[in-house]
Amino acid sequence: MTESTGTTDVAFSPGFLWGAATSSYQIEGSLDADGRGESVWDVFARRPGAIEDGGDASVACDSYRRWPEDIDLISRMNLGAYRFSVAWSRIMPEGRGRVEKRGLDHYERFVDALLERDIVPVLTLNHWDMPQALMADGGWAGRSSVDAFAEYTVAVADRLADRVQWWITQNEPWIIALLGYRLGLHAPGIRDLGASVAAGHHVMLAHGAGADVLRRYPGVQVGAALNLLPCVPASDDERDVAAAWASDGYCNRWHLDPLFGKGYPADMREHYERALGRELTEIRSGDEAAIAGRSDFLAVNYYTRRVMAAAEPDGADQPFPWRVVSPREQVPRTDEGTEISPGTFRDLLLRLHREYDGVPLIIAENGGIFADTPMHDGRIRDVRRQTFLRQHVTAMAEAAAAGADVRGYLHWSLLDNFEWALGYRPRFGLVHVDYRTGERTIKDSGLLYAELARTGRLPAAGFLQGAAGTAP
Ligand code: GBH
Repeated sequence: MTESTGTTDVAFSPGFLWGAATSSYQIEGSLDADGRGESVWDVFARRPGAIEDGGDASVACDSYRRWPEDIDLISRMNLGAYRFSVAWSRIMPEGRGRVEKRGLDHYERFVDALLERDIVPVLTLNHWDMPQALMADGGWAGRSSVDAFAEYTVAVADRLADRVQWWITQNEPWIIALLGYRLGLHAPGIRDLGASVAAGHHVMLAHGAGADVLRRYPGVQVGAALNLLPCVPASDDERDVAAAWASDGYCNRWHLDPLFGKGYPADMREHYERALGRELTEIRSGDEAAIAGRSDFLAVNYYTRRVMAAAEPDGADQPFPWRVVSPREQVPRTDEGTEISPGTFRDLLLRLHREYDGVPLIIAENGGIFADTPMHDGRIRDVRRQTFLRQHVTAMAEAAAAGADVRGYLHWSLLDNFEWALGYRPRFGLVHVDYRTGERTIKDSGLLYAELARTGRLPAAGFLQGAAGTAP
């Protein structure tokens, strides 16, 4: 692993976007308000055992009602940008066709309030909460999902593209395909490799179709958000090196290459065809051309790396000939066991810069790997998130100094929120949420981040000593 040197002075230009991110289903609650239709997550969350602790998102952070408080927090933390998502089923309760005006009114009020405070909105169209009605045609596994998404994009863009510049079509196509359609751990809870390949491809096609809509509006910048997971070999053994490269095809290149005009990588196509015992007929001629060349920027969600070795000959790791192993050396980890690897973050940004023609990058998520630190005397001294922030911002500065075109950093997350299948246990916010009362408290990491956002530099160590635990 390459360590961050920690010597680069972190100093970003005034135009750099410092912000935080959330998604609709994770924070909004009010699932029946204003004519909202059901989403796949409403249905999935009702399955016994689907959500740890049996929680659901019916209240979450109550942000559908408490959004003015959220905007106050963003503003008190000096953040210049906010990434949020629009709930598709609030705009098109039946998935397509009829547009629910009250849903659009809500997001318009919200965006106008952000703009009034000089907060740049970064709008995600699909952060996983697809309308349940579209499951009649297979959800993302059905090709008609692509047209449905284009219709939805038209509805939102007609209302908001005159005032929202930054648009993210899709959040993490790989996670949708893997957890939603292959492992069944996320909505819609399907376990089928073939459906997963189809779903992933249709999400990518939907990016292209959505971008075609959005690019008709002047000044709009369009990207997709990929959760990139660098895969490093467990040893110099050529089989491990090959395994790491192959699994990079699965996690990373499968999405990066078609977005930036290289088409789906042939090696991964072969792995899928071998595993399925058939050709990938869902990828039709002309599809790759409909995905390519439609990204003004790349939204990067970075969490961690993984270490890869060749699969055992008869291993349980099928369908693919690689497996995840523990790194040989001692590595820093969260309590939950996720490796903390800022050096990998810098290397990833430089790789993207090099291999994808200097594409402009926005870090759209980073941070959601720590669980909880308790409140004490009204303060949340989440030291590890502060360390994480310092290390990753430094790594990003190193990548920028070496040429990567990084335009913004959006921390995951603004608020503690509904962490999908893990329920409310992991608390990934810069701001603590009391789920009984809805009360919000800025954590120490939020105070640190506020100072960074205000000055464009990492504050000196110890700057929080004596802080009152109130907002700056
Ligand atoms: C991001 O996904 C998401 O975009 C965001 O919504 C989420 O809150 C954030 O990560 C933090 O996790 O035990 O089956 O639930 C990144 C990929 C996928 C990593 C889900 C954690 C947990 C698997 N994440 N995964 S499961």
